[in-house]
Amino acid sequence: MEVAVARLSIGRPGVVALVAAALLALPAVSARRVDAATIVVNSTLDGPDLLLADGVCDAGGGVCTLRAAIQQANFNVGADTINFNITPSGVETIAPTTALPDVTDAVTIDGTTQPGFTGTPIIELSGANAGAVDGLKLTGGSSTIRGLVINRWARTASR
Ligand SMILES: [Ca+2]
Repeated sequence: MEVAVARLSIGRPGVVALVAAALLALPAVSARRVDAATIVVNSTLDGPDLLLADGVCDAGGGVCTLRAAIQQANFNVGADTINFNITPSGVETIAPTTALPDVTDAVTIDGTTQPGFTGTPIIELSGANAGAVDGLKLTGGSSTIRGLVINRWARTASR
């Protein structure tokens, strides 16, 4: 009995310390500011960003999709730039399977950065697989979209 009581009284401060650490850690993560960045889409896949607080476009394994790039750009404070470097160079089609996130913050999405660009847009943003949704929807900030072919969306391609 005496041993058990002694253990309990030793254990308590440890538990209190853990809880305190958790309480301190939570606001630090959620309040973290991530400054605007240049984000490079390197994939035609469609996965979401895994962690916004890291400031890095990563849908897993270093894959940066357009969806993840928009999510990360929306989260970052300030005007981001989204460029493209999808292998192989040349024409690439991104065909999301659901609506892309609204662009809620100033961003430049620049399809002319895709290697192989020589004056005619070669990044196609296709709505063929996305269902009855809009293409790129800009709802906040002053944004620039250039060098994209936005087509086959059931509703508005871009607004
Ligand atoms: Ca991220």
